Amino acid sequence: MINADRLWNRLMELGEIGKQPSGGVTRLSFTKEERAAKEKVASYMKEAGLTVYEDAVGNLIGRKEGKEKDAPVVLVGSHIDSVYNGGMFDGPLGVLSAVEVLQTMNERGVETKHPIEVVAFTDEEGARFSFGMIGSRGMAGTLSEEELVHQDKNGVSIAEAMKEAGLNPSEIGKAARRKGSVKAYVELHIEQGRVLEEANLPVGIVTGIAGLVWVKFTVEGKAEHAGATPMPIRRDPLVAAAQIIQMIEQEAKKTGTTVGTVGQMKVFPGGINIIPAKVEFSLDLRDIDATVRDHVLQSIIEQAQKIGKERNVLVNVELLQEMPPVLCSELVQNAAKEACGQLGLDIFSLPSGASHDGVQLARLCPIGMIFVRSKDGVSHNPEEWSSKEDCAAGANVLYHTVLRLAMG
Ligand code: HGY
Ligand code: MN
Ligand code: MN
Ligand code: MN
Repeated sequence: MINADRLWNRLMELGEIGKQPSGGVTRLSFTKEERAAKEKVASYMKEAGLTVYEDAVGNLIGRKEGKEKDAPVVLVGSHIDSVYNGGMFDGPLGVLSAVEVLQTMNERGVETKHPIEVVAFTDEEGARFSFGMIGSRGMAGTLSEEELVHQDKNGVSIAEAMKEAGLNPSEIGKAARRKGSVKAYVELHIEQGRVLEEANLPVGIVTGIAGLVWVKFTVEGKAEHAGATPMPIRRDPLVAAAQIIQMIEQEAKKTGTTVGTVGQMKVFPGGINIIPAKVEFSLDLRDIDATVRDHVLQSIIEQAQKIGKERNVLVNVELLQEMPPVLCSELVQNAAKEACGQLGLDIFSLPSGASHDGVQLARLCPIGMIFVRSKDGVSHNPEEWSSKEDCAAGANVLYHTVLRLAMG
């Protein structure tokens, strides 16, 4: 069994880095908080007896050699960057459990055929640049230098932030792993939903990961005097946006499987007595079936254009990000099922509504995920919580899953 106290203490210690007065955690990619978190995790990796290094996109990696040095590596990871004012388990549970698994193996003198690497992926969340999964894209070879133009709220681009962090944007290709060099990727993560809690189970095995599309809407009308402009002649982009957002909710509800979220909005110029000139807002649309998702998106865009015409405002749509839904491999799912069986845990399968780095790694190797129960299903929120017992149960399932994959 893994050392549950050591795992829990590290989770609590890492959770203090980037802590906000609200109790939430803000650790955005390429910031000093994330740097501090990487140094802390690197120290845990060294305590675990791993060889520690960073790759060309800033992924932090701890490596345990295998008996066959050049055998394909088994990757185990997650992320340590967070959303704004997020929780302390989303990401760190997977990274610290992976470190704990390898430290336990080393303490027991367990030798595996395949080398094993723990990875803390750079910028999984995409909170700072509204892009995301920079690290796992870099490793999967699906990141291009042109994409590094996405900017944060202060106009700093990913490329500039990478340079400030000592990375060379023109060398991101060096992070790409050759196909065949990775045997499998496994990620332990909090569920961030209520399914395990309703099933009254600590752990679940993921069948597939929903695909997301991130879109930016820009609605342009005409800034005019709030007092002197009669209602019928206004070209108010914010009222149009409100109507589009209501429509988005209706469209997403129609399929029963799609989810749509408007999480960001900016109103220009933003004066209390000015009819806005322009409004920008985001759309995060997801479904486990990309065809369903894309059909809903098409319908939303068509109806948004129609609302724009009716209201004599200009509606523009920009695609920011698209991640296809992926199925978890039988190889990893079966290893996790055997691990649950060995530990006397129920074998329970469920899909992931949240997206994860495995979506990128699926282009490189078989992937799989293990979920740990989330209290009240809350995540991306300071109230995010999983119990010490459930975290330990998840890490033990990860231990036996990784052992199976790395031994054979
Ligand atoms: O957005 C997501 O689903 C993940 O938390 N990055
Ligand atoms: Mn996450
Ligand atoms: Mn997240
Ligand atoms: Mn993830």
